[in-house]
Amino acid sequence: MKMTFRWYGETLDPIPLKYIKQIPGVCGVVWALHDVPVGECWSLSRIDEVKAQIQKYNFNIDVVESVNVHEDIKLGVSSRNRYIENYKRTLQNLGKIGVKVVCYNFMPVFDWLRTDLYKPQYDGSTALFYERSKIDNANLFEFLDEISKQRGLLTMPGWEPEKISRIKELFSAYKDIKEENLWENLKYFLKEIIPVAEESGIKMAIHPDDPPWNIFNLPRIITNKNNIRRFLELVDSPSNGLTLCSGSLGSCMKNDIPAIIREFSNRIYFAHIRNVKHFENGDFVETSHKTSEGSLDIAEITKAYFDISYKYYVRPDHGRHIWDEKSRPGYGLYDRALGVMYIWGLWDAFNKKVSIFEKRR
Ligand code: DNO
Repeated sequence: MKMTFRWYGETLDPIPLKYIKQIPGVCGVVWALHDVPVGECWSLSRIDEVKAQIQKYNFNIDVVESVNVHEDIKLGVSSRNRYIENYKRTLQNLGKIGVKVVCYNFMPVFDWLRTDLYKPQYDGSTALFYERSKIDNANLFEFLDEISKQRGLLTMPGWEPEKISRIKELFSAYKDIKEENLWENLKYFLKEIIPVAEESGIKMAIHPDDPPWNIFNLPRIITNKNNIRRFLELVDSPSNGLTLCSGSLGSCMKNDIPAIIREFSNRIYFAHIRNVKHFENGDFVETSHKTSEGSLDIAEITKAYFDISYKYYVRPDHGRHIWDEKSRPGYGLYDRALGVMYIWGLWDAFNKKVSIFEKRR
C-alpha cells in the first residue's frame, strides 16, 4: 500500500508540508483545488502551482480528493451537461500532470455530516460526533445555524458558504428526487466521464455516503455492499472504482468492512481508514484508530487489505483533536499521524508473520 496524507493547501491548511514530511512512511499528499467553485474547470496553471508545492517535498501528487460534483448533475437537470464538460476537462488536465486517482462523492447537498465537531471525550480530547435523534428530529435551519457557529472560519468539505447560502432553493430542487432518480443521474454522469478517465489514465474512486443513510429526506445510495455492487455494474470499467472509507460505511453496524474489501478488492483505489464507536441509541463518535477504542476492528480491516495485496493508496482518516491542537474538524496533524503509525504497525507485523512463516517452510 502507498501511505498518503490529506492536505488542504498552503492557504487553507494550518499544517505545513514540512511537518507532514516528518511522519514516517508517507509518500504522497492528497490534495485538491479547494478554492475553485464546484462545477468549474481546474486550469492547468493552478494545478501546476500546487503540484510544484507538493513535489518540493518529494511527495507524489497521485491522488486528488475531491473533484466535487455539481448539484445540477446530481439533480439531473439540463444544465448538468455544461458541468459534465468542465468535469471532463478537469480530468484531462489532471491526467496530463500524472494524477492517478480521483476521489469524489455523489451525496446530495451535504458531504459528511455530524452534530458536534468538537465533542469532549473521556481523555480530554475532542472528536466528531453524530447524535442521531438530533438529525432525525432536527429543524434543518436551526441545525445549520448551530453547525456554522461550531465550525467558525474553517470550512468543511461540502459546506461551502456559497452552497449554504442557497440551501432552501437546493432543498426544494431535491423535493422529488428519490433513490432511483439519483441512481439514474449517477449512471448518466458515469457514462460520460468514465471514458475520459480511461483515456486520461485516471481511476475514479467514489466515496461512500457518510453516514450511509438518508438525512433530512435527501436520498443516499452508496451505503452498503449491495449498492456498491450495483454501482460498479453501472459502468463496468477498471476506471470506475471505489474509495473504501471504513468509518463512513462503518457508521452502520450492518456493514461488514473486511468482507466488502475482499469482495471488491480489484476496484478499490483509495482506502480511508478510521474507527468509530457506536452507542445503543444510534449515536456514534470518531475515536482514535486503535481497535479497542471503537466498534470497528481496524486490525481486521488492515489485515483484509494485506490479504488482497493492496497496492493502491491509503490514508488515515479523521482524527480526534488532541494536545490542544487547533485544527480543521477531524483534520489535525497529531491524531492522524498516530493513525499512520498504527496502520504501519499492523502492516509491518503482518509482513513479519508472513516472512517468519515462509522461513519455516
Ligand atoms: C471526509 C472525507 C469526505 C470526502 C468526500 C469525497 O473527511 O472523507 O469529505 O473527501 O466525500 O468527495
